[in-house]
Amino acid sequence: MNTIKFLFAILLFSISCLSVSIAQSKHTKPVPIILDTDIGPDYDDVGAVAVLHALADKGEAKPLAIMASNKNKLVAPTINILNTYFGRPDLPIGAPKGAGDPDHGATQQWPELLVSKYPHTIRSTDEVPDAVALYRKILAAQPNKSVTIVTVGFLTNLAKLLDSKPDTYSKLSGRELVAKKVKQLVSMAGKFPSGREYNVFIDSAASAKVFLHWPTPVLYSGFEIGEKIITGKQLVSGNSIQNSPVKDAFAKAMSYGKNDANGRHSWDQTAVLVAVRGAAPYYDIQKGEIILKGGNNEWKNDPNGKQTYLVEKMPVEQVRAEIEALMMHQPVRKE
Ligand SMILES: [Ca+2]
Repeated sequence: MNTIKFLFAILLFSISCLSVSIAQSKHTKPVPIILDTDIGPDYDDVGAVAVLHALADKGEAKPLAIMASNKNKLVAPTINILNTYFGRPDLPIGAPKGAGDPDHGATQQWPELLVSKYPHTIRSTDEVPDAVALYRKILAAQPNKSVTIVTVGFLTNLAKLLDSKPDTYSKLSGRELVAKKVKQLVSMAGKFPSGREYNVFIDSAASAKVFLHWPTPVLYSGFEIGEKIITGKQLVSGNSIQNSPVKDAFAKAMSYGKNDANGRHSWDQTAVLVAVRGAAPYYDIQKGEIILKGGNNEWKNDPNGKQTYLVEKMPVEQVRAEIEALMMHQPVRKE
């Protein structure tokens, strides 16, 4: 090889390295996320919060806040415990403040176990700010079309956000602010193509408002997706993980009764996973729009629809293993 050919080969090699590194940096740019959870009545939310922190530690997600859609007094302390455990004790938390807003505790009393055992600075959900005000404050400060909101509980806060009026944070209405700042809404809600699902029917008026009027693309992880993915058995087995509120919540809840002896359905973790990594590695999608009838949902296929639901593609066991590994992620030291 003469010198010119050699230099040309080096140049080509450098260009290809550069394009790979640009592609990688594009791929690994952390996704700004607000997670909205009813954490308590079910404990897959604990898994979802763990998955979010794991993906943040891997540089894939940038959590902006965690909102509670449930005003039960142990909800904000539970979120604060998990954030503290994962080294993000100051991650903002908001909660609904309406007299009629959902208030649901955990039958298996795992939140009571966590608050008795783990450090936290928030003693009651009453202490945290109104979720709608916090949403407005955070969204107003973010770049346009940048924020992904993931909801794995009731649509209570998001309905109020759409209805919110201009304030000190933004002169836009709630709907205008969402349209300007939010990239997409990912929602564990509904059953597809039709059915009746808890997150939709508990606050069905809020669900209808959000799903019929939300101004950005919406991606649903339906009941049927997480139902098949059973996680928690590996997390609670063995001694490699010690003093973990994630492990303790799962161990306590799984030992209650016999239904969950092998783990729990992973409804909420699937929503966080696809919100950060996209649906494509794991699922196909069906485009269209949701139709709500009371607390039930139906679906209308439409190739031009801006709403989509997940359709199984990757073998369930493979998705399960990825989610379980993320739930077993151990905190890393923060700078
Ligand atoms: Ca939930």
